[in-house]
Amino acid sequence: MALAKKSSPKPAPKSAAPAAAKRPVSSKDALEQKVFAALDAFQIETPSWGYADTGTRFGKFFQDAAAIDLNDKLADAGQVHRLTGACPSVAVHVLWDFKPGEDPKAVAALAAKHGVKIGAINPNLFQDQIYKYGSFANADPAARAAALEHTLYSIDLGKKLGSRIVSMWFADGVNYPGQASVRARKKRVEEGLIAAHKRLGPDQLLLIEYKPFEPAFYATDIADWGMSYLYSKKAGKKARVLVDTGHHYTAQNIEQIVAWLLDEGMLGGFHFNDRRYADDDLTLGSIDPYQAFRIFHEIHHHAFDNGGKYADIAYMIDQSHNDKSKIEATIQTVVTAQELYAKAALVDHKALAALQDKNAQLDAEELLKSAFFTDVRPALRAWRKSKGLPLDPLAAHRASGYEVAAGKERAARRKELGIVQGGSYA
Ligand code: PSV
Ligand code: MN
Repeated sequence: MALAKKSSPKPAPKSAAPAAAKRPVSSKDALEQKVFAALDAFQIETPSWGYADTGTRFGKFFQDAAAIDLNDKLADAGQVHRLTGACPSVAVHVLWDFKPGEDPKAVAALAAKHGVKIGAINPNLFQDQIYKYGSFANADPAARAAALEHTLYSIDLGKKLGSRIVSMWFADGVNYPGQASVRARKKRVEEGLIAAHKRLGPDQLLLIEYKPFEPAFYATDIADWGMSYLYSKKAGKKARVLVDTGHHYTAQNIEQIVAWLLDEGMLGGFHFNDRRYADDDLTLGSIDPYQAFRIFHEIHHHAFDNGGKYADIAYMIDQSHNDKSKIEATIQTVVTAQELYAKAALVDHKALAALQDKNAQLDAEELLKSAFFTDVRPALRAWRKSKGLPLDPLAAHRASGYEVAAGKERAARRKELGIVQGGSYA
């Protein structure tokens, strides 16, 4: 830990500046300044699918307040943004959120009505029967053509909506050895990604997500960050890697992957969640807040080494809550992300570099830990106060009665529409 040097107070310099300007910066002020600067620049996108009913294949536990349609999802996202001031955009999954032929302008207007905008566009390349053996990687040219057509449609949708990110997640993979040529599948994915990349507008980015397993359990076509990296490089200059924190083996060092991608200028964005075993979609920081802190530390550290310039990273949440209230869990996630991002901003990078240069491992580790254990919550409240936001977004959400009202209205609407909540594995 860097200790402040004790020194005798210097005589005040003679100047005509007003008294307030001469006030020495206390450590509390310095901490607040760092936290404010970090939070001002930190926005996190919420997922439309996180507001709707979801579950495991063994069952769903329904919530009256779960969103039924895109209007509900955008309204819920608007509520989260109103209370946190940090979530101005909503990621969408094209087939879950857009009816065929839907007017993108009307959707953009609907989002604006709820105080948000449409963020990352996620093509759905997994749910149609034609994708049983994959989409871009499929040996069947008809499946590949369908996947490319939907991807190009999604890219065009992004252009019309003024959305920058096209986020590609592939369920492609095989379940049995010998079922397919791994190399042939790799080449087909490359071809598809190159074709998709060609369609991007000047401001659009193609993010390529990886996942080691599920739904395929023998060989997934984009299983890790190295594969995403190579595919991105082959696709073109506007392709980057998307790191979903849940998509790693249990002991994997995610922050090291993040540091490498930052150093290569290839980190495009995150899907945040936490996990105990695999892709569990648990609330960010619920299992291992220190891991999320370490990821954020790599980002701040990289910026420090780059003269204060932060990498262009899309921060997104990818959580589907089956048992927690969806809006509450989303607010909890945003607040947790802000706390951990702010804590990581407190690391004294200069002091850390000096310790690292001396191989002072214990002191360097303690320096990191001292930032992690700093209570930033008072500074976060001060930041919220300065923005006219509720000091406690979760309490404000509960006090607003939003969810109770949404629950009543949506339950009645479900009845009217004949939507039966039910269903399980078989
Ligand atoms: C796949 O598991 C994934 O992480 C992708 O990002 C999808 O877009 C999302 O989950 C859907 O829930
Ligand atoms: Mn994801």
